[in-house]
Amino acid sequence: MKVSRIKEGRLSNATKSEVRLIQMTPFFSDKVAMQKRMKENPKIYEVHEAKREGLSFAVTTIFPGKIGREFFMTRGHAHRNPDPEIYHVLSGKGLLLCEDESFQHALLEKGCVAYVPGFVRHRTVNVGTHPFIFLTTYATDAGHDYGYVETHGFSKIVVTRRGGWRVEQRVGKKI
Ligand code: M6P
Ligand code: ZN
Repeated sequence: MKVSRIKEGRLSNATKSEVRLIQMTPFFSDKVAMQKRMKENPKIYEVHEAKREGLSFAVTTIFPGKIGREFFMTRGHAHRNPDPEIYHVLSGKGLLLCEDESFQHALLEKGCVAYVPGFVRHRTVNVGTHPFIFLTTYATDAGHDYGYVETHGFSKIVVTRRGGWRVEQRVGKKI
């Protein structure tokens, strides 16, 4: 048995990785707004991941912020195998986007548990003013595939609107 602790988005006995704007250039839609922020290169999110005998779990913290009108978010990916992924929100407020032939989104807050089926592309977005922190559990060999999202994006983006958020159709060609 091995016990890990979660404190302020940090998971003990885990490997930390952080993703900054420079690593997200294919993912945000407003290229001009992105260029303006590139010097500052803000940290968009960080992940603390632990692998345990075929099952992985990770605590992700998406920081509050926007690039242009678009909220900070994860890159988004699909898994190469049919296993699902479970999301459990620890704090903050965000959206989970899921897309295959159709697009779905759900607002997640502290205490929410969400299920993402295998093969479905998924992304999380912080629509709040505090860090959005959640625990995910997935097969270690899930096979994170970023290819499709990198070239095609999601069909919708999450933007600020009158102090709140709105899911809107992404306009124009991705690249
Ligand atoms: C969740 C899990 C992780 C993933 C992270 C960031 O915690 O799905 O496996 O790495 O979110 O998402 P992404 O890798 O798509 O940027
Ligand atoms: Zn996943």
